[in-house]
Amino acid sequence: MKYCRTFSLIFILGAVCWQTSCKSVTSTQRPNIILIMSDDHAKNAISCYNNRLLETPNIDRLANEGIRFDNAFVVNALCAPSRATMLTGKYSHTNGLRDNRDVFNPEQMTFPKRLQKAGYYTAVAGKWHLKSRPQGFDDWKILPGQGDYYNPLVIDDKDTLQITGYVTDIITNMAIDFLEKRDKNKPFCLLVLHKAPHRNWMPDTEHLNLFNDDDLPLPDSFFDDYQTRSAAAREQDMEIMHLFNSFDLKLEAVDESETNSGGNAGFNPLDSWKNAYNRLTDEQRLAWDAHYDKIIGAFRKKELKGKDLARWKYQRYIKDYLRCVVSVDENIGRLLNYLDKTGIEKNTLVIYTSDQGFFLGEHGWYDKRFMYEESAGIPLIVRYPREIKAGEVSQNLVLNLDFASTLLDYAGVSIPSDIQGRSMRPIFKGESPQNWREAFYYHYYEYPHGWHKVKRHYGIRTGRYKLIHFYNDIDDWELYDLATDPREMNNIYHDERYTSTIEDLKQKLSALQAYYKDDSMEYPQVTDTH
Ligand code: SGN
Ligand code: CA
Repeated sequence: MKYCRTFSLIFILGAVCWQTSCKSVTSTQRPNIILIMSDDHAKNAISCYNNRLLETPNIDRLANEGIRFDNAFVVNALCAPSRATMLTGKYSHTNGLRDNRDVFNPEQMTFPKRLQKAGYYTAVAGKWHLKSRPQGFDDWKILPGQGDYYNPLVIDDKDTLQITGYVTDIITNMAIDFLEKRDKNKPFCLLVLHKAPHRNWMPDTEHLNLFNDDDLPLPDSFFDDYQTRSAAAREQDMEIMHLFNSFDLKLEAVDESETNSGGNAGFNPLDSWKNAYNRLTDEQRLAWDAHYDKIIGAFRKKELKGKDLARWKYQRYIKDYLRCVVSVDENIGRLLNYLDKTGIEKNTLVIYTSDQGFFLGEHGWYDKRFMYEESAGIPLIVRYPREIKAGEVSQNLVLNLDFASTLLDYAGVSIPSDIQGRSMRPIFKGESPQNWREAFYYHYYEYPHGWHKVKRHYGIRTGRYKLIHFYNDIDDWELYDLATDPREMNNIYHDERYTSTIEDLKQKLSALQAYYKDDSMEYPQVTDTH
């Protein structure tokens, strides 16, 4: 048994050992770096991954001119943990930020800090969500908490200001301003962290009329009955059917007494909706009402119930979500044009990604958190004309854990030995490292407090299988064969034909937990607020 474990660890982690012995980096010219990360942007809402719902020409342009990853994942599909992992190259239990209530310890190593020390100009614009103030940036402008879609507050090292306009445009403006005023003798590293398309999906007024005419297709698994799945899938609180009429669907006048809290005691959807709506300027409100008043009127007449009501809510939800995505895509286009115009496009490494995926009606859900494909999977597209061939597609298993090592590698900065991710640079260059990881480890914590009631779980995903253990107030396992069941509808954990597969996966899972020193299953509940 012991031998087996050691052997499988070498098999799945050979890559990591290789990494620690090969830290020297050949750097000829240090690239500029722009990392654009959206909030909750599912791969299924990007046309180069799936064009069933919309076109995203600017993100597709990046993919056409660079490399697209089809198997990129986060190791804990929640906002703040994802950001902490991205900055540190470490798992949640190692960097100390396990759920959205934890405060990021800003004293620890992050890749922007190391880049700044190595002579890079560093800046961040957008949603930060780590509670502590940013360190390691020459300039920063961030939204407080989740931030607002309209006329948001923006914090910098001196002040908090309200800026009129739509958040995705404003974040891009701030990013371009940073590039304009930077010291042009230095390479730069800029993080552009969009709020969109995070809940409550408020589109820019100029996009309200998109997708108006047609119903968008419903995912096959929309009316999932969770047969064969663990209690975790049945007992979550993130069904589209239960979206708030007010806050999510913008139908305030239809249900003024909405009290359901969406799994988060203390949240008042109607008050939150009023706060969001009252932020609009008179001009914004005119455009907004012209669009939504018609929808509210039509909804009242229909008196929908049951599955028809669920279908209607899906249309309301998905259309607003996609309208927010269109704005992200257009603003990416604006940033890419700026690079072209200033002649720095060839020497700038541009990454597009999201802090996690999102359910777009699959299993009847919105939100993320689960280790399932739609939520743990992220878009990852990278363009760097000096080194990456146009139009590449990679199937390698890569993680948000790898971002820090990769960017340090490109900057010619040494990678600290305690970092847990690995540089993706050889894959970007089109090499196929023999010893790249063949499985990855995942751990989600935010339960029972917080939103959506997704039970704690950890698991392993290989190229073919996914094994998940839901723990804390249950002890349930799920196994999926992704080759025959990519939508994860059929839990085969109890099927005897898979006994040896399960044994093998459990060994690999334990080996990964031991390697990453994860004994955080006892992570205590924290009590501060979101
Ligand atoms: C908010 C949302 C939740 C969402 C969390 C975490 N509710 O609290 O639906 O799961 O953020 O999202 S809302 O009604 O206030 O929008 S995360 O991306 O920041 O982790
Ligand atoms: Ca998020």
